Amino acid sequence: MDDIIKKAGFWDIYQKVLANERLSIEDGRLLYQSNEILAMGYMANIVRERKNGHNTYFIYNQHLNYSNICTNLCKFCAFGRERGDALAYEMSVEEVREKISQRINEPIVEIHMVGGIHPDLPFDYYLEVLRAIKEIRPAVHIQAFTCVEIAHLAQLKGDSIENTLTVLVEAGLGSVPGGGAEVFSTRIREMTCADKLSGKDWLEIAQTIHRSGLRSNATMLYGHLETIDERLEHLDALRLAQDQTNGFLAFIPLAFHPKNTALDSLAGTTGFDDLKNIAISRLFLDNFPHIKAYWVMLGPKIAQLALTFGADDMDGTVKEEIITHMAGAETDTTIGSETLIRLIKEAGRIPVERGTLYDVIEVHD
Ligand code: V47
Repeated sequence: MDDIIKKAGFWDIYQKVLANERLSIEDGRLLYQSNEILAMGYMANIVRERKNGHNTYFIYNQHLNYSNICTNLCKFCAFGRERGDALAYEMSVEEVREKISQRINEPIVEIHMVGGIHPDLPFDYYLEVLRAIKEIRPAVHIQAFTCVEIAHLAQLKGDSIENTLTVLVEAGLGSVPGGGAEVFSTRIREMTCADKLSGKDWLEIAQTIHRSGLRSNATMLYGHLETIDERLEHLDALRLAQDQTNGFLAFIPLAFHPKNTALDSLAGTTGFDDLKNIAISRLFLDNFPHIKAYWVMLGPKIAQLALTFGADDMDGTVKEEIITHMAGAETDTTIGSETLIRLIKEAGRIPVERGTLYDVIEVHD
């Protein structure tokens, strides 16, 4: 392998990887500009195995999108709709109850719940939804509301982020998912989501979440208009934020799906770029415990390959995915835990069924 790494021009990076030293932006640029993904994967796998051995995590979870009515209407999103649009919807608290009750016999341990930035649902609605889920499934962990939604909820409540989080936690919130980060670059945000929370504010809210004692995830939406440097700026900002608060659990690179979006003239990502992003994320984000290969966006086959390129988590059963499927995802909207176990085992890894906070539920060895 030394020869392949030398030929790829990665020798100095490799020495840093072996010495567990931080990669620079220039290192990241060299990796992104290269097509030597085998060498990248080899190095990322060293970091992956150092941090997580052969363990590959998955979770029995259910996604719930309470509403797609949204005032942001980002150009890369096919999920958000204006009120009055034929595809706009919002669930009543009763409908949320029904959704949760329908799967009461399944061993779901996490509800992943996000929605649009709704123009007029009151703050109490969000508390009632959390309470309703907990009433039906008292033991479930609710991972809900992106940093963008948390900012909106604090505005609705007319209170600080800290106080808003306290009330949400009392109602049942357990942790915060990684969505809404997109790419932090102001250039990209102005072009694609001018009305959305800024990248700086997203990071500040994530850090406030951590300082309040909650954990959260982080994402990067790649494969649209962003440059390599904008990807690296994004990763660097996450790494610096994690140095300060250490509250991020997982990083999830999100592969852009263009269908039914305002950017539908773009082609979407390739398997090559998907694997590259997994590997570079693993190498660059040296302070993130987990890198997730989200099978919904990558497809189960690329997600399985990603387990050799730095990823140690496949997310979970999901049950009812809407956001990516409205943007043309061709994957199923759910996957059986037995399929996840098979994919992980065939990649030579150990399937570890986990809770949201990476507590081990069962090792399927
Ligand atoms: O916030 C929107 C992105 C996110 C598109 O935290 C798109 O564990 C691709 O954040 N193509 C939602 N992506 C998904 C998400 C997530 C998923 C799984 C696990 C976790 C976690 C988080 O998807 C949105 C936005 O950033 N998105 N539109 C699109 N067309």
